[in-house]
Amino acid sequence: MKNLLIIVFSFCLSFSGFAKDGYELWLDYRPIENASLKSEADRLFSGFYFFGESPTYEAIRKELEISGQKFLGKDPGFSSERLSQTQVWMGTQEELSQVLGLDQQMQIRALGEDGYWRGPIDFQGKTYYAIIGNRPVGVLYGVFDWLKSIQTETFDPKLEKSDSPKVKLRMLNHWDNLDRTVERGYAGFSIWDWHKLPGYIDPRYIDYARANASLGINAVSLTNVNANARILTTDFMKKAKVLADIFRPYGIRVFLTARFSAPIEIGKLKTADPLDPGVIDFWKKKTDEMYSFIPDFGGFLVKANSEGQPGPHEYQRNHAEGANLLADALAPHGGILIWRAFVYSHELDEDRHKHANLEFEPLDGKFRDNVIIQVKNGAIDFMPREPFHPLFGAMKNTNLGIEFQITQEYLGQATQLVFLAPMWEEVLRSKTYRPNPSSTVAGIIDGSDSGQKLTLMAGVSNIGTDRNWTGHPMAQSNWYAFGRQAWNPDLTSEEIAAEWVKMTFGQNPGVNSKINEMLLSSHEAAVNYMMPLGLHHIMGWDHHYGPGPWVTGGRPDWTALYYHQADSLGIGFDRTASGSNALGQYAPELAKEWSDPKLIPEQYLLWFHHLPWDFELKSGRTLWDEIGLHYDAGVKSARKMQETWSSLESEIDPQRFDHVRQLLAIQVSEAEWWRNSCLLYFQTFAKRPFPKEIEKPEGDLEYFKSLSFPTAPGIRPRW
Ligand code: GCW
Repeated sequence: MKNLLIIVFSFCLSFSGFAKDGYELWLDYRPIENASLKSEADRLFSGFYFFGESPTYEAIRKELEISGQKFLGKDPGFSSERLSQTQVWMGTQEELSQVLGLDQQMQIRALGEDGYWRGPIDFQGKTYYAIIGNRPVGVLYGVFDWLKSIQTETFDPKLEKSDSPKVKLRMLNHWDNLDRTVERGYAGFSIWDWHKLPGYIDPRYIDYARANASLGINAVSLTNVNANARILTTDFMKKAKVLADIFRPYGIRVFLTARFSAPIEIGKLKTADPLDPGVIDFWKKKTDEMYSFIPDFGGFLVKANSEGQPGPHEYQRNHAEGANLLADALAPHGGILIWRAFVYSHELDEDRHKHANLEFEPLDGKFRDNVIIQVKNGAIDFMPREPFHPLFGAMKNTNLGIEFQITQEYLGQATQLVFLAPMWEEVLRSKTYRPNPSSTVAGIIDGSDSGQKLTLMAGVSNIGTDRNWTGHPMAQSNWYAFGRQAWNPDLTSEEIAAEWVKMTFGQNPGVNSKINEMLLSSHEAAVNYMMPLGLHHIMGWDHHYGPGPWVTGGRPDWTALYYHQADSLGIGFDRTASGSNALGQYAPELAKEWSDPKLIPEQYLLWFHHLPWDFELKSGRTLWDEIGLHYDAGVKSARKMQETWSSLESEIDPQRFDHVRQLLAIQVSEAEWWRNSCLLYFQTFAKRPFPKEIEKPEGDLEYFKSLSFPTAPGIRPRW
């Protein structure tokens, strides 16, 4: 027994060098192998110099210590005196000018408050490498970018680089409850340990901040939008303050979700009416108190009159009156009020697709300047593929932000590899035709088309207590991609995938091209085996895990039948003028094109059209056959990913290889389950044989319908 233990122990030791559990995320600095890069890094790491003092510089110093150890196996050198003996200069432009007595030639002011410049500087006969920002946080972003260039072996000391974010607020939204469950969370529990705060600081908080700062994420909302008013009590403010203090050096501001009925729940008032003087006073005092703990508090995020959340409608007030109440309380402190446009009510007898526009368009121009309306990327709900939300372009005098969902509620949760950058890219590139003929969603939310100054990209976090943070090891790529796209919505999915893969798996080009291929094909694969050709909202009831095209009962707009409308004649939701006319909410150019089933991109076909089973698609095949072919193609792509991954066994550390291998096997069986059950179900209406080219869907429809998943994670709390 003793011998066995020794063997097991030494086995673990000998493999510990290889074991990768994913905790390091993309900040997995490895020993530099390239000899010339190594000697260059060795030289630069020997002499860092900060031109000023700031807690952010302490954060940088810590990052250089971590990376120096991992890149080079030694501590970096920091010098505080002999400038001529230093190698890398860091500071703000102002600090540099003061110390050097130079008026900097570099015009980096144009880079704005978060931008950076890095490159060689000649001074008194010697060349230094400098990383400069307008604020310390710009320097931090520059340092992370520099470290990335070393990690990905692209660093060239002779080259200058400057960059700045296109979006002002790059924000994670946690849907974390105070009891640490996470709504739509598939990676364990909330990383915010409210019970042990403010006394205990989990080291994860710092690693979380590092990861976000490395991407330029500069705002986080800590709590679920299905909010608990208790977060606004003094006790919780003290806890939130600790997190805000930890995040501040990393350039991250804390936001909290505000429950609209908080004046009643924690303020002992009888009403939450936004025009009531007592309510106005409550929010003012609460907000002042919040700023006494967190002087740079970001503001509130609010979900109101949506899915049972309280809001101004209870008092016959509109969304602007509700939002402005909180915005006014925040304004004296420079705070921002983010109000969600994800609304749909029981009372409104209209296609759910139309609700947000019906409620918000008439309020255009009525929101305060410090309000941002946060709009989901599509009008229904984070479906595997959605046409962009028609509010983009429709509201011209209101700040609009976009909300993406990083957590994969409808995209395989934590059992499937689905890289979301291509989906977000598709939305961001979509032409809105408003306010200008060439406008895109990206241009609206980054202000270049809309002219708005207060810009926001928010992503619903996929982070939890799992050791690898995101449940599925490959889901880290989605956190990464979100941060990169929020920084620059014009980046391509290919660029982002390539960066992430190199940072996460190393420099082997053969391995990387295979992983890139898996990532880049994964979203289309999932759309195909889940909801192809514009089908939507046909997943399992409540937990949203797996297929459920047969779901009926309860609220019509929570059932699958409401959305696919399959009958003996055909399938799809008619949103043209002959149906709900949701298309009328888009720009006329788009409404015209998409009203024609022959012109609309086929990926949105059944989103907007109810068509006969024999309707002919561009391929010349019938709609029924194309549905079958798409489902089948999805399954085949999933199997291909599985094969590609298997071929990498000898190239990837065993721990991550095996983790992903097992999950891909689940993904393939889930893809087959989606295909078989959906096709068997739709066949009961279409009454046609399956196309010959596809594998015959197997299984028993009644069996699929009977499946239940009481342990599926992430279900919303029942109020
Ligand atoms: O996607 C739906 C989710 C809910 C979520 C809601 C929202 C936070 O199923 O769990 O609630 O959207 O975005 O508010």
